[in-house]
Amino acid sequence: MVKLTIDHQVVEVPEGTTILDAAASAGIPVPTLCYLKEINEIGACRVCVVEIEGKEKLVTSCNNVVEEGMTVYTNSPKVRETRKTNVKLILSQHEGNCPTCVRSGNCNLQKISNDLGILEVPYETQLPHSKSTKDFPLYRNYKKCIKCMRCIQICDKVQGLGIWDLANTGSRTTVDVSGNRKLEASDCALCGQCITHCPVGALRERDDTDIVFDALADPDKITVVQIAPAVRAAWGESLGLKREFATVKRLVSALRRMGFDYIFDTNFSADLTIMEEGSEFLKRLGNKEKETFPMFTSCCPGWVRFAKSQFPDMVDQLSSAKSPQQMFGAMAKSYYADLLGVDPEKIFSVSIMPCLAKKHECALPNMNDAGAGQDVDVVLTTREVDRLIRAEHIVAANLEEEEFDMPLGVGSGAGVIFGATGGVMEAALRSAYYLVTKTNPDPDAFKEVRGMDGWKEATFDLAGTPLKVAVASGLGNTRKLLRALQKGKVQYDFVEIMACPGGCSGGGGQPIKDGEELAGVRADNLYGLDKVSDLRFSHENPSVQKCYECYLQRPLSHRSHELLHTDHHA
Ligand code: HC1
Ligand code: SF4
Repeated sequence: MVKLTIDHQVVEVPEGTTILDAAASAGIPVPTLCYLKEINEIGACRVCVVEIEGKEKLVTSCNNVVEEGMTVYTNSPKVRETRKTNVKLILSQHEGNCPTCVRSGNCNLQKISNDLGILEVPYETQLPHSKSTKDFPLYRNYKKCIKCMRCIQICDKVQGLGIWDLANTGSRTTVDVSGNRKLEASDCALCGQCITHCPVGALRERDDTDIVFDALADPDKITVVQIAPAVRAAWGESLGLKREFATVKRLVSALRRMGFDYIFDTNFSADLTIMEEGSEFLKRLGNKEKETFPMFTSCCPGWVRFAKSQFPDMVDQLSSAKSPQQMFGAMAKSYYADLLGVDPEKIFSVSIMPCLAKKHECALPNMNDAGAGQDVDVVLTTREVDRLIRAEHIVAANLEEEEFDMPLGVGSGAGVIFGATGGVMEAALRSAYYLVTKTNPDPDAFKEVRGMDGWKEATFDLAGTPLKVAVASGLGNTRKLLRALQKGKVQYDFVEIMACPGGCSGGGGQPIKDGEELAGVRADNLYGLDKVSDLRFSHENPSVQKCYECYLQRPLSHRSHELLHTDHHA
C-alpha cells in the first residue's frame, strides 16, 4: 500500500493506483474530459492536472501513479488557473453552439466550462472545415471535435476496426477517417460506439425525427411503430426517470400521445425469429455432413456489416433469418395490413432501436419483401425517441402505463432478453429444446451464456446431442473468436454475435452517460423482465402461434422464406 496526502487528507491505496483513482477513493473528484478508464488514459486534454508538492510542473492525474509520501493538490490556485487555460484553449477550437447541439445538457465540455466559471474565451477561434457525411447514419461534425482521441481508441482497442485516426500535424492535427477514406466507403460497422464514447457533440446519429413528425401529420398514413427489446431498459435515463418507473408501457403511452396509430413490440418478432432461426438450425444439424458449422445469428446488422467486410467467406454461415426488426416490418406490411384490411402502401413503419446499424439495415435494397416500399420506413434511436418526447412537451414523469396494441404487441421473456448479450442464444436454445423433445426445459437451463464477458462458451445436452455454443459481443472479441475458428483452435455448432459490447443494451443508439458503461445494468433489467414474465418461451407466444396458423403456415414455409429470410449479400 502507498500512503499519500491529497488535499490535506491522508489516503492509502494499492501501489500502481493513479492519482485520479486515489483522489476518487477519498471522495475527491478531479474533472476529466478525454479520460476513459483502461481505454484512453493519455492525458491529452490536460483537464485532470494536479499539483505535486516539490514539483515545478503540474502532472495529469489520469496516467500518473501515486508515490509514497506524495502531497497532492487537486485544486490549488495554480491548478485552477492552468485547468481554466487548458479548457479555454479547447473551447477556442470547438464550435460552441450549445443551443443547437444534440449534447447540450449532457456534454462534459459544457459542464467543465461552467463548473470552472469560464465566461469568455480570450483566444481566437480556429475551426477546421467540416466535411459532410451525406445520408450515412453516422454523422460527424469536425468543428466540434476536441481531439480527445476517445473515438480512435474505442474503435481500435474495443471494436478492432480502426475507422478513426489522427490526420495532419501540429496545430492542424485533427481526427478523421483513417486511410484518407470517406466514412461511407470505410469498413465502419455502424455500431455507434464512437458516439456513445464521445464527450461532446462531435459524433451523433443522422437525425430522422422530422421524417416521423411528417408521417404522424399525414392523414393518409397509418403509423405502426415497434419498440426494440433493449430500448425499454434505457429510454428513461436521459429523461431523468427512475428505471422502475420508465417501463415499456409508459413508453407506449408516450407514443400514443404523439399520435402513433398502432404500437407494437419487437419482442413479438424476436419470438418469430426464434421459430425461424431455431428451425433452420435444427435443419442444418440434421444435415451435419453437408453444412458448414457454426451457424451464426444474424439479427445484429453491425455484425452482419462486419462479417461482410472482414470475413466475407463466413457470410453464408449466417442464419438466413432476417433480424426481428426486419421480420416485424415485413409482417406489418403484409399480415397486419391484411388484418386491418388496408392497402400496405398506406402503412408507415417506424422502429425504435438502440442502434445505428438498424438505420442502414432498413434501407438495404432487399428489405422490401412485403412489396410496399421498404418494410421498415424509418428507424429512430432511443436517443431520438427521447428527443421526440421532449419536442412534444410530454411530461414523462406524469405518464401512466398503457398496453401495446394487439396482436403484434405480445412478446415473451425469451424475446426480451434478445437485448442482452447471450439472450438470443438462450432464447433459441429454450425453443430448440422444445422442438426436439416436445417438452419445455427449465427456462433458466441455459443461463450459463449470460453475463458481460466478451467471449463465452458452453456445451449443452440437446436430447442426447452435445451442442457447443459460443457468444461474443464487441467486434474486437468477435474478430478473436472468428480467427480462432479459422485456425481450428475452437469448434462450435451455434454462435451468437452482437457488435456492441454487452449486446444491444450497450447499443450505439442508447442514451449517453459520460464515462459510464450501462450495458450490464440494462441487461439485468431485461433478465428481470424475463424472470417475471408469464410467457418465457417463444414457441408459446399466442400471437406467433396464430400468425403461423393463419398466415405463415409453419416455420421455414414458402411464405416464411419470402417474408422472413434473406441471403445477407445485399
Ligand atoms: Fe436489438 Fe434485435 S435485440 S438486434 O439489439 O435481434 O437494435 O434491443 O431490436 O432486430 O428483437 C437492436 C435490441 C433488436 C432486432 C430484437
Ligand atoms: Fe445494433 Fe445491437 Fe448490433 Fe449494437 S449489438 S450494432 S445496437 S444490433
